[in-house]
Amino acid sequence: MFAATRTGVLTAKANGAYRYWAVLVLNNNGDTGFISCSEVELRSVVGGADLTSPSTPVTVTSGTLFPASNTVDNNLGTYFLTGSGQVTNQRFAFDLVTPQKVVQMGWRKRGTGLASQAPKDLTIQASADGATWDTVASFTNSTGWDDFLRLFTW
Ligand SMILES: [Ca+2]
Repeated sequence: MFAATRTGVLTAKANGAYRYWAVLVLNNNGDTGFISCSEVELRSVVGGADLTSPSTPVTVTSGTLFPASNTVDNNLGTYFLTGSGQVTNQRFAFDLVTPQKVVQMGWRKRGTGLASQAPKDLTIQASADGATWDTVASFTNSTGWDDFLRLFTW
């Protein structure tokens, strides 16, 4: 399944264990209003169990009407929506509480349709403190979103 093109060189962070992991969405697939997300999964092995759970603390750059926890509640009917017009450089950060290695991220877009609100270019980031972020991997041109979980592997 086409997902995206990984660009650049993986950093040393890609092999490290970090408490905080984030998806920095650089832009979406053309919607001028929002970036939306139904579910995010983080995995320590490709195809492994989801490290996030409904109790995983989530911090988002913007948006107040929708709880960020909607991205980890394992409910496909709930979603997070950025503030209106905030369609670039939006960070979705997940606190795994203990340092863990992550090698794969899954993103399920909001509902049916609405592919224009899904990420197009994104960066995976890691952090020890949730404040200072380092790039782990970058993906570009993630287009043609369907209603299934899209996987990004590094
Ligand atoms: Ca959800």
